[in-house]
Amino acid sequence: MKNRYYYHWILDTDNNVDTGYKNSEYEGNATNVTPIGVDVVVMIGWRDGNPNGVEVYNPLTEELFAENFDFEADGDSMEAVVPLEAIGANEGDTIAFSAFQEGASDDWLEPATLRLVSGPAAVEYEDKLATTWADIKLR
Ligand SMILES: [Ca+2]
Repeated sequence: MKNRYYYHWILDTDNNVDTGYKNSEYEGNATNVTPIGVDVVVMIGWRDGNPNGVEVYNPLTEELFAENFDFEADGDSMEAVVPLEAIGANEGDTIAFSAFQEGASDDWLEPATLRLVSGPAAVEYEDKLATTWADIKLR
């Protein structure tokens, strides 16, 4: 794996599009997704077969909230262990979230809302079928 891949979960932790970084553009290019106001980024970077930038940070100030958290990737699924306090959220909060990857291709996902409670969260959006996107395990 000589390519670099950077997976980002972008979280609008106050569910307010007017605060944080707007994901309607990235590095000057339109993303063509419904914008959210991103307050926290959970990034898992991968370069030459090794982790490269496993961080939770503020996208505007680049303040680092956590790094080198545990994660696993298998097929099209990824699991990360991130303290709620690192993303500035509490159990029961409703957040908006989206995701994108940088690397061989840049792919942006339409955002959805998610309530931070234990269990699988089915997310339905646009013309796609409901899909289980997230299984939050509060510890
Ligand atoms: Ca926000």
